[in-house]
Amino acid sequence: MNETTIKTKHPRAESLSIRKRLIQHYKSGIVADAGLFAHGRGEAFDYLLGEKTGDNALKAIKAAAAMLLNAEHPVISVNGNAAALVGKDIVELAQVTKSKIEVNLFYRSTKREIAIETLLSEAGAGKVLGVGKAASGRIHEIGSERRRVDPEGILVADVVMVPLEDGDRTEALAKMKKNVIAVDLNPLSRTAQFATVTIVDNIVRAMPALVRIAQKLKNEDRSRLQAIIADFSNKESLSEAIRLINRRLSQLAEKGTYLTPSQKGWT
Ligand code: PTJ
Repeated sequence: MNETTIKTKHPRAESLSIRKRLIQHYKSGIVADAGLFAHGRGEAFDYLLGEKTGDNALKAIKAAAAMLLNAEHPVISVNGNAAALVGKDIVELAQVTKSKIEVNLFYRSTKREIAIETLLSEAGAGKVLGVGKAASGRIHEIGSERRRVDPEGILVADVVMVPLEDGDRTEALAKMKKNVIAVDLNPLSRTAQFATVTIVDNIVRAMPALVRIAQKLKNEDRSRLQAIIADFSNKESLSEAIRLINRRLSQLAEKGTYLTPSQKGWT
């Protein structure tokens, strides 16, 4: 396959174009080397989930939207993969839910922070927190560079959204009694298990849906938002995601194929 041309009729055109975007942003310094591996792991789980947003993920998305809208100090934490894949949606979500945006990287370098800040600014973001010296706060429970946070952002946040995360920070934020919203295709990951609301879905589908639902809910009163949050159980939601994978694998084992007839005919 030519790196720059993806045939639109290719049965996996969408997946290939997402890879292409990640590679471009890897070359431009936004995505970390490990971000490419992380995406591969995500893709594998997306196969198992059927590459669509299930009812279960939609319920988590609704709870996440309500939680952001109900928060006093919501912050959306942005890493390389999230910026590359859904930078525009992050900016929109921040506008709808009045959340702050903070760059927070596992593989931190000033160059990457600035590249991500620039991408977000070009997508329409106002102030982007956590860049350079602004990340002067510390979360001592975290061993990695992710401990460096902005005193105006994650340090004082009551709700932190951490799309595409590694587990240590989610655990630490949860210990600090912050509500954590994660987007993770792997329902078994430590992030998924420690978050308050885990959206088990591909970030490229989940974020636009989250923006749409937040727009719908933004004028609801607090009691309604709190009822939506109270109605959500992360444990039950993760169990349902695992059951979904289980069901799909059983059905696929019966059928003996994953391909649709049109995919089989493709050359
Ligand atoms: O940009 P940095 O320096 O902050 O680094 C970011 C990465 C992603 C490299 C870092 O956070 C990392 O190493 O993460 P992990 O531990 O590999 O975890 C990433 C999780 O995201 C895995 O559980 C994947 O299944 C999941 N994932 C990958 N791609 C997607 C995804 N979840 C949702 N949508 C995706 N597109």
